[in-house]
Amino acid sequence: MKKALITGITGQDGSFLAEFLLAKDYEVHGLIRRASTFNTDRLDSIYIDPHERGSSLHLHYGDLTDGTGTRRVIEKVQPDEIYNLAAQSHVRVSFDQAEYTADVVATGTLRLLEAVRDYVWNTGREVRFYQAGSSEMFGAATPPQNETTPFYPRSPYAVSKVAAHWYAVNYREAYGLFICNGILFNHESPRRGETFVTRKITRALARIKCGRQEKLYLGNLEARRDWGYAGDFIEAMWLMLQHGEAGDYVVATGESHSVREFLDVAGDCCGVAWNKHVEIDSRYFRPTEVDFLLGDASKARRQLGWRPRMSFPELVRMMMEHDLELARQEQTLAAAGHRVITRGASHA
Ligand code: NAP
Ligand code: G4F
Repeated sequence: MKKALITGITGQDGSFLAEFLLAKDYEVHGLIRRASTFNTDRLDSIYIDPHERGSSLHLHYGDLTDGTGTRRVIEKVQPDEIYNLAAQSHVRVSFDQAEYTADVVATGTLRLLEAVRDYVWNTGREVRFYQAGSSEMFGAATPPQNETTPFYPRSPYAVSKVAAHWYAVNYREAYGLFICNGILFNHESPRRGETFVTRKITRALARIKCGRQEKLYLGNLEARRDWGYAGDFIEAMWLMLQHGEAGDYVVATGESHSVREFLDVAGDCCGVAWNKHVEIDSRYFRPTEVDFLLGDASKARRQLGWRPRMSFPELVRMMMEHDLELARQEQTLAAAGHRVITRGASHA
């Protein structure tokens, strides 16, 4: 039985990857942060109380800002594969919390790589390492972007991901470690955090449809993104670590749409005329924007046999239907006299 350690297991991708690996009979270990509230909602469907027998999912407290603790988790778990997905992953927030973002995303990756380097040296075992890179690293580079496109990051988040990328390349070359950088373009799902634009839109349009919200405040509607389905993209992470040779791969759909187009498709799905409800609020603009991302994933297709399965309209529909169901549940609770708070419109 292979063992995998996932940092960021409570996030969108971490939860999909954990399910995927459990279905492949892995023993899955995840790093979770201590929080004052439960933060394992996305793992609810696979979590089994450790007091019960048969659980292959194990959670460990840790934080990428705490190198010693993370190092201990690696030594205890003895993983065959590590997927480094933990990050302060919100681009807009990274302008407000630049140092923290760098500490987690860039230096956090370095701490992990140092721990892996020592673990491999001390034990002689092989550990395969996946680093969650981002299309944000391309930033202002002309599309389509592939593995040979020079990076031009446009936010503290993106600069930190570039640093993490090069740390990973350097540790591969300097110490012969099996390390892959995935350069993933935007990928979404009903589990997407509600402050990212796609989920913010589907949550809000669903509530508008159910009469539970009137306005949706957004920023730049002209930005273009290559949006895919998270469930498809996490498979590429695993494929990279099964390949004969470590390398770096762009993972994308090869199709780009604007935020406005996302609104059009989502509005059509639920029968809401979004332009009657959307207002532009400058707080959602970024000091430096990434205007146009469009990925060329032909290397991943050629070498890993990976290709996306879900189309853009299918993805929007899936998210819209999920959030319509949530809005209906909120409506039912509200009708029964419960206080249901709607926060979506005011977040980042
Ligand atoms: P996400 O939903 O925001 O999840 C981020 C995860 O990192 C959460 O589990 C979070 O824990 C954890 N985390 C944050 N700060 C941490 C810290 N200091 N120490 C340990 N864990 C920490 O992100 P995602 O969409 O799943 O993305 C996964 C990774 O891929 C991230 O590195 C992201 O930057 C990168 N990426 C994402 C996309 C995309 O479109 N989704 C595209 C390219 C790259 P809490 O639950 O406690 O907050
Ligand atoms: O949904 P977003 O916040 O995602 P963004 O900035 O592309 O970053 C996401 O994808 C990256 C991969 O390329 C990941 F690395 C990163 O961790 C994250 O998952 O914004 C998408 C676009 C931007 O151009 C933004 O300006 O939507 C625009 N937008 C317009 N109004 C908005 C809003 N974004 C947010 N979050 N909120 C708005 O109200």
